Amino acid sequence: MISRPSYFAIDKVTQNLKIQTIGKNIFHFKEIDSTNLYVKKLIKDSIEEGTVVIADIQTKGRGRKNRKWSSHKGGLWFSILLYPDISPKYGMLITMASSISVVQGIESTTDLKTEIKWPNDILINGQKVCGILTELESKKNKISYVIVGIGLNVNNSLDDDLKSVATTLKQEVGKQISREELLISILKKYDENYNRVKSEDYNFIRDSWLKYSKIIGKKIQVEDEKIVETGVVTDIDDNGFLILDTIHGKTRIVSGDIKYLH
Ligand code: BT5
Repeated sequence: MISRPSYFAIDKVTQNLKIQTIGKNIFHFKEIDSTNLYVKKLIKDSIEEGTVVIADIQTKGRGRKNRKWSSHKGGLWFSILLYPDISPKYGMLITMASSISVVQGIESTTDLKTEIKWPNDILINGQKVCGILTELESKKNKISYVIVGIGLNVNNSLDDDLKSVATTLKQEVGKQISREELLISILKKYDENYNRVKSEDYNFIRDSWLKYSKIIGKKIQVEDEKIVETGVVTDIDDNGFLILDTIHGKTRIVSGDIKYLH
């Protein structure tokens, strides 16, 4: 028997989600270009903080640097709108709080153990199961808005070129996962973790993030805008940036793609 992913049952989520901010308003689409792009349009209508936009299929799902994000039916593709009253320099902590929430949501629904790879990937046995795109806009040292786009492979198929580097929860567990239960669980964790961000409890976010990441002590190569650095990660600073011990001394890594070296 072939089981095909059904459309997302949005009612199951709205009836069972009783939290303060995150997910108070949820917009669901069967198909959309990109949930991040849609949220950007909503901002013009002064939409509330915590609004979530979710789609079954994205035709123009995007990763960082405009890379393509493959978004077939059966995955969880959603974006959250936030207006945090914190300094833009702590923006990375929002990505971190997002990864923590996804990891905790996956753990409580499936018992799977996942690992966070700086800055925005969630892996299972080294294969990417989730990516996060955080788009932050600021003016005069104040955050105007943050759109957090989360792409989580659940019951969806993967394009051939991704099969060796990516995985889905269904593949790992061996059966279909309820995307509705998973979303509820992620949004509940998100509400808790985001409250920590808003109350500037950065140590809590950093410490929880470190619990799920094995990056400290690892030798890595980081590539950003054609600049390549190699070194050992000694710490994550208060802003969520990597501290890398390189042959030129200690360097702070603010963005980029990392590769673990052995
Ligand atoms: C990311 O970018 O990992 C962020 C992805 C964010 C997607 C969400 S879905 C909801 C919201 N709406 C959007 O339009 N975007 C957000 P990055 O680190 O740049 O990784 C992109 C790379 O991941 C691609 O170049 C591929 O190699 C790989 N990739 C693409 N689709 C994938 C998938 N479904 N699963 C795993 N890897 C994938």
